[in-house]
Amino acid sequence: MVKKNQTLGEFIIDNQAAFPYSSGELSRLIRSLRLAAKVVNHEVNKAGLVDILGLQGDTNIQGEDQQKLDVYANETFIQTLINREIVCGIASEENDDFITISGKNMDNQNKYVVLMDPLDGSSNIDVNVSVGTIFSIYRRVTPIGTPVTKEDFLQPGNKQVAAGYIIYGTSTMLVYTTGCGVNGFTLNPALGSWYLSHPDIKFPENGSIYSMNEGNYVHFPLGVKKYIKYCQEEKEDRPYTSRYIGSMVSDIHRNMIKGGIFIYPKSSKANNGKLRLLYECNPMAFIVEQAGGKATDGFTRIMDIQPTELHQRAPFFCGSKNMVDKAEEFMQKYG
Ligand code: P6P
Repeated sequence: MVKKNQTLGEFIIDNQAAFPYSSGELSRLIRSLRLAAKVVNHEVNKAGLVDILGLQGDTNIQGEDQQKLDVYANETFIQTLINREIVCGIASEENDDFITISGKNMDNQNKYVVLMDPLDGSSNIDVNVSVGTIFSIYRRVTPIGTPVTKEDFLQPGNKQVAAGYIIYGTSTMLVYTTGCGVNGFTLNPALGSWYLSHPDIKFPENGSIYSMNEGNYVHFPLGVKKYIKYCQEEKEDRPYTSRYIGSMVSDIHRNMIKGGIFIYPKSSKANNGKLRLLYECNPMAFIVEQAGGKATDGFTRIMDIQPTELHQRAPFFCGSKNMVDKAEEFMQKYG
C-alpha cells in the first residue's frame, strides 16, 4: 500500500525493515546521497545567477571540458560520502582512478563502493536544459578492512545492490532501486524534503518515442539505420515521434514514464559508443529492468557484461521491452 505523501526518510525506514539482516548501512548511504543531491540541486538551480557557469578550464579523463558544476557536483558527492564514512571506495567519471577511503583509524569496515557520474549531460548546463546525477552501489568483493582494489569496481551490473539517478529538471527527482522495484521522490525545495511522487514505476512495454542523436546517422551500424527507417514508416503500429534531449537521464526518465527507446550505439566514430558502462549504462539498466524494461548493447544484456576498465564505454539500447526487442531484431539481421 502506498502511503500518501510519504517522505524518502519514512520510505527508507519502512523498506529497511524488508531486509531483516540489513545493518542500515545501505539506508545511511542512500540518505547521504539524498543530502548531496540537495546541495547540488541548490547550485544547479541558481547556476544562471552566479559565476558558476562556463568551463572550469580543466578536462577530465574523457578529454571532455569540465564545467564548473561538474567539478562542484563531483566534489560534493565525494566529500559527503567521505564525511559520513559509509563507503570504502568511490569511482567517478570525473576522476581518473578510484578513491580509497580508509577511515579515521585506517580501519574502514564499510562494505559498499559507489560509482557515479556526478553531473550527466553537463554540456546542457549553460543552456538551462535538465541534467542528472547517476549512481551505482556494489558490495565490495575484497576483504573488509583492507584497501579497495580495482576488482571491487570492475563488477558486472548484475551484482549491483542499488542504483539511482537525480534529475535536476522542472522539478528535482530522486529515482532509485534496491532490487525491489523503482520509486521516484520529488524534492520540495521549500521544505528540503523528498516526497514519494512516483511509487512503483513501471516501464511501458510499448512506446511511441525513439531517442538517439540522428546527427550521427551516417556513422551508425546498418541495423540502427534500418531501425530508424522502420520507426519513420507511416504505419498504424508505428505512431512514433523522435525526442532527444542530449541528457541521458532526462531522455530515459521521460521514456520510462511515457514509453520509448533510447539508443546510443557504437559508430564509425566511436567503436563502443559514448556512454560509460560502469556509472552510466549499468545503473540505468538496473533501474530500467527493475521497472520492467530492457537494456542491452544491441546483442547482450548490459548488466551481464564483465567490465575490464573503469571508464570503458558500451553501446546502449534501453527502454520499453518490445521496442528494444524490435531494435535487436535489426541488429541481429544487419549488425
Ligand atoms: P551526444 C551527456 O554528455 C551524455 O553523456 C549523455 O547524457 C547523453 O545522452 C549523451 O552524452 C549525448 O551525446 O553525442 O548525442 O551529444
